[in-house]
Amino acid sequence: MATHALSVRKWVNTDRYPVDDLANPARDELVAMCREQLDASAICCLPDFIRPDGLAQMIKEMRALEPVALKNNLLRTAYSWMDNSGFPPDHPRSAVFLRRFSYLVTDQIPEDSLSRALFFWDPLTDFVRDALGFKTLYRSECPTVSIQANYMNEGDVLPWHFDTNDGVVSLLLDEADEGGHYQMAPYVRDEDNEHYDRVTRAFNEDPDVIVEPRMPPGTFILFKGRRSVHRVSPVGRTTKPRMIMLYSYDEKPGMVFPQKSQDRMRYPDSTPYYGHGTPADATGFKLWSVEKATGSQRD
Ligand SMILES: O=C(O)CCC(=O)C(=O)O
Ligand SMILES: [Fe+2]
Repeated sequence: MATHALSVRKWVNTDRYPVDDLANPARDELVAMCREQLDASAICCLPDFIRPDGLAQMIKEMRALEPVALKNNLLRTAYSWMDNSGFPPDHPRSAVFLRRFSYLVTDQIPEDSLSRALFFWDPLTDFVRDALGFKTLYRSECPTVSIQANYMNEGDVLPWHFDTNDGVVSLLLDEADEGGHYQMAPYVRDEDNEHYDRVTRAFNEDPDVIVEPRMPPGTFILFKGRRSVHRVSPVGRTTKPRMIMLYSYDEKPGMVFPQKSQDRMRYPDSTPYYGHGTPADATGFKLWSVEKATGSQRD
């Protein structure tokens, strides 16, 4: 890692994004722009964040590791942190979705990879802190989830969900030929109101509620996922996987994810996951089906 740590800077497009130049007013402007975008739309996309040669190297590194990726293939609710038992079958809290993709956990990502070196580049951590508007921010020290690489091939989907924190940022490395689009309903849920009606509309793929931000490969993405339900739509036919790096931070140092979450990642099985604290014998969960409104229903 040491060799890469020194050279990370040259792979980052610091001409466009002077993240490490604290004396440069352009950095302040960039931070202000990120905060405005996050406040307005819950997401901020920085295209061309990585220079083309750096991106090519990251793609090569991660493609080489795809054969050892772990696989997720299970049903899951969107509300992973809650007890979701006892809701009517058509309620969003009872909705389960197929979650299917492959991934690497942190300690599978090589010490000397550029994807790891970027995460450990201090100026990036400081920039993420400022852009997300935190007073303090530290890289997660989780051996399993602090850095994750996701691969999505034909038929894979990362279904509707909320994140449990606002400290996840990502770097899109490559996209699929068809599908695999990031879709979200910005700030659909308030701190004090779940707005299940709006969540239902998102689950039904209502275009009035969902946005699909433009993010070409090489885009660095800051996102408020705790209040914005989001997914990666099913991947269609493709000659290459959609690949993304996910980096986790926290306001407090030394953050590791709960052991149970880590175990679920390291030893994936197909048992449905209904949510933290949901009794094992809970029933009533239902695979969500999208009833597309026909023209006549709409009239
Ligand atoms: O792959 C993506 O673009 C998003 C991943 C995501 O939402 C998550 O891991 O929570
Ligand atoms: Fe997410």
